[in-house]
Amino acid sequence: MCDYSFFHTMKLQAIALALTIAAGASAQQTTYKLVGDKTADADAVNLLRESITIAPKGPVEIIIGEAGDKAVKKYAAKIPQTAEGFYLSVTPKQVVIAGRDEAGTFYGVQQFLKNPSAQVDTAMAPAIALRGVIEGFYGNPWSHANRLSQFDFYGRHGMNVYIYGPKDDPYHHSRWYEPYPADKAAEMAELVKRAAANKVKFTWAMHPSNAIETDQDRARALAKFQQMYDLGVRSFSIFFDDISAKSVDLQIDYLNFLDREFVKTHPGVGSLIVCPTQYNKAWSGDDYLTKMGTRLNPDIAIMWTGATVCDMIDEEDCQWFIDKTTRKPFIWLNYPVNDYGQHNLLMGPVVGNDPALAGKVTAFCSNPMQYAEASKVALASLADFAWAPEAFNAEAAWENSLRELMPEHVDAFRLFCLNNVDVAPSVHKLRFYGETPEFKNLKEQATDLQDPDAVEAYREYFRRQLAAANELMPLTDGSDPLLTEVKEWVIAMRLQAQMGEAVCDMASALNADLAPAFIDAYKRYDAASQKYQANISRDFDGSIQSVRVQTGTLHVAPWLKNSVAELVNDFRQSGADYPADLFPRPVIENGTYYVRHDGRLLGNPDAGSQGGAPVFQTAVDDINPNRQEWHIKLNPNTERYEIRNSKDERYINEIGNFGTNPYSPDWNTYIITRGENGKYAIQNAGNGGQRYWGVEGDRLRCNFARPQYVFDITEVSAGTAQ
Ligand code: LTM
Repeated sequence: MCDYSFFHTMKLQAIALALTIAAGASAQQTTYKLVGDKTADADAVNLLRESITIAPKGPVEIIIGEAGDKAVKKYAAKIPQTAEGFYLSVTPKQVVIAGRDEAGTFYGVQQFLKNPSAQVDTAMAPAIALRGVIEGFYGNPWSHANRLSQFDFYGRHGMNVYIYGPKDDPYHHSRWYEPYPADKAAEMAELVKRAAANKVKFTWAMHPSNAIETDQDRARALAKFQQMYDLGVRSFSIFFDDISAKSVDLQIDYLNFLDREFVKTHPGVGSLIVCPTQYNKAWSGDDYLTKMGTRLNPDIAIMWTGATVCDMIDEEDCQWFIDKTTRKPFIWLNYPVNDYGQHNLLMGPVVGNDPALAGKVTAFCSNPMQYAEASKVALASLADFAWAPEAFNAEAAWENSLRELMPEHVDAFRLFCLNNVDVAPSVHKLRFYGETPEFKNLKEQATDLQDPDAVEAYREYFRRQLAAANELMPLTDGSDPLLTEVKEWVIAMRLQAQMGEAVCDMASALNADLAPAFIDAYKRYDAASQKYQANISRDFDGSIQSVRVQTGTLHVAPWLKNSVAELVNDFRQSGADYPADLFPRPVIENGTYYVRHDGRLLGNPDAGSQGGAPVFQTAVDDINPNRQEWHIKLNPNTERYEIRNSKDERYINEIGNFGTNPYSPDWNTYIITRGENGKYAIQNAGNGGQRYWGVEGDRLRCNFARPQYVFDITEVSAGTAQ
């Protein structure tokens, strides 16, 4: 929930004076007397009783209640009209907490408890009515303890929605129709209660895929809903995501059936929420959404992830949805979920959501990571955003999260989070560019490792990274739940720092012509690098397993790879002695090559033009020999090869043409392997797919399913084109 700095524009303004109630007295030592506690929200009163000392004669009076209660009548005009809003005033003698409703009072207490000593006079209300979390990812579902802890966290941060829908829970998805066994059912009942105590609406979601048509399908759905109702659930959702829908008409009929036969017949059940099959703009076509919008019962909410599957949300995306459906979207924000880029954590500031979207949505909910504790960094910010999008400051909200979650290790934790900002290239193409900003600057300024000052600057950086990792490491043994959960990323941070220090030692040794010191540093680098590559996060029962941990992916990791490659290259050319098997030999060394098929040379007859394609030529080009020469180079980031013509540096793209788009290593670096026949196969990779290159006529054809060991690749310096 909003901190004092993030209240949104209400008639009353917060005055955060941050004065202590009485000199030398902390809030814990202060005794409070309660007025209105018999009629005020019980959860709010309980929370106060658990957190501060209450006594009949407390020198400080707390007046508490909801609009309409006698205790807070005097303050009626100061209570915001918006649901869940509250008025809070704190002076040395008196505290007033007056909610628009029960949740408002509860949030008022939460806000007061953040800093009971601060004098304030404030009114706050959420800009978005429904705010919270959808546990909707692929991978290991959160544990029971995770969820209980989440609900307390939501209470503290003013989030009021939790939707249970982990894809890997069979009782939600693959065997949705089976009742929960007794132990799981008991846990569900406990979750519902704990959520309610934190003013969180617990929604249970079911993913029936296309089993929605027959009488049996529908009877089973009603029976499963009934089991959940009996466990205390009062809000339901149906997910139709990630399937090939049989028919939108059938989905609509099914949803209206559930609404009519279950929701409307069971007291206290809130509106049904549906995740449609076409849940983002990029995947929308035909009249699917229009039909949903116009034919679903009016109070069924429709979820929406925005312009694409994984994207931040802007007002235009919402308007597009409104135009299609005539309803406001229930936002399912796919952040900080990382099931599509599981090797990286998303721990950075939450940037990119449109501050102007509040009026265009009914709900703003986040799909988080399978790492429940680590997700809290982003969730706290998203809660702030949903309370006051226009006042939201991503950096400040993030700093608040760091302080709240790791109060005694803020600096080390900040560095850790900054190492885990970007999700690396993935099918969803969502990137975050704020990773390791200090290292990014360093990299831009200190470009020459022959300069001892540059080497020292890097050494100093990695020293600090190592110190931070070493500070956090003891907490990964169970003593801190968040760091224990992401222990392997702390290990990765430490290994990467060790690799960095070794690279600096390699550079210093090379600059000083000290071959044995270089070899020793390289071996240290290699040992840390091998441990880094073998570092796998805890194994799960779910669909995500063997997560190969990555950190510092945007700037640090590429710098390490590049620097090592260059330093090793320089060292080898320095004439120093070294064991023959010291450095791994790539399939192809960076260099200039002929590429032949059946004796014909791959050439670039229209060098300098736009587009077109390389062709296999029988005749040797004597006039412009470099039209038939190719620069083949290992890209240190993707560890795959780029292939460019030596005449005009145009690159070959993943369909065997000369690329006309800006060069992208994610699309246009290739795997080259050598076959037993001594010839090479070339394969697309990354965003370019996995097809192999072959030859058709005089052209490359890049869509073979199996390896084609048909290319002779020979170094230009080793021979002639004849
Ligand atoms: O986003 C939706 C509606 N569905 C799935 C999620 O379960 C998944 O976590 C995200 C991110 O990979 N993408 C989806 O398509």
